[in-house]
Amino acid sequence: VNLDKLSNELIGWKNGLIIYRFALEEINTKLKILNEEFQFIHNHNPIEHIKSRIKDPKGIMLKLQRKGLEINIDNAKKHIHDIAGVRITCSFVSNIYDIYHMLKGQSDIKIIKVKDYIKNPKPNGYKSLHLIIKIPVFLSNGVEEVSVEVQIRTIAMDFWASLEHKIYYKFDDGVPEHLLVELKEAADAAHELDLKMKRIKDRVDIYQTVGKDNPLI
Ligand code: 0O2
Repeated sequence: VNLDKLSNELIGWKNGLIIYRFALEEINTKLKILNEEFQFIHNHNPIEHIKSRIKDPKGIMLKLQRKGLEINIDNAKKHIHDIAGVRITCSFVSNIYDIYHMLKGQSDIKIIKVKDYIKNPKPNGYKSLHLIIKIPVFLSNGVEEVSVEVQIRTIAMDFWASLEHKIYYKFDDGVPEHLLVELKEAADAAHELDLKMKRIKDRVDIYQTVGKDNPLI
């Protein structure tokens, strides 16, 4: 093993990935401001919580390999768009699109790709709104546009996706059919829960605007 070469490569990866940490800081600040401003205007927070992560180098290398690309930091930066990831969990489905439109309205953010797994859920029942955005990061020697994957979902969608993700990795040769059926049923139940919460919220909104004597409440 050529240790000098390996060491240089590791330094290259470390230096190359640091920009994604800055990008996450930028997007987290933007989301915090939007959430607080929304609270101020509409009297509720659209965001329940935010989690962000940098994909670990092994995950990046595996993805490059899957795409048939040579494993190096330049290819990673060019072809892997989810090195930096933010997951936003919202109270209601409408909040997901509120956040999407608020991000879309920011002049320094470019929306590169939208995958709406809420309007078009995956066959297993997975729902979320996925965005690939580019956000500028200002460095001492210039500005770099950095890709970030943003996943936006409700608490119910997040509950389902977190458990499904764990179950998926427990089976090396695929999740048994009867469990897939039950997972799909659980996804439908999560969907029902979102609809029910929306109906309750609509009635609370009526209460707040016209008072509790309204027959719709
Ligand atoms: P991790 O560990 O969450 O990072 P593309 O980028 O377009 O080539 P890709 O990467 O499949 O294709 O993109 P897509 O469909 O937008 O999904 C990427 C991420 O969405 C996944 O990341 C998961 O986080 C989430 N996701 C997608 N489908 C499912 C699903 O069926 N169940 C759950 N629980 N999560 C899902 P990673 O890299 O797979 O994993």
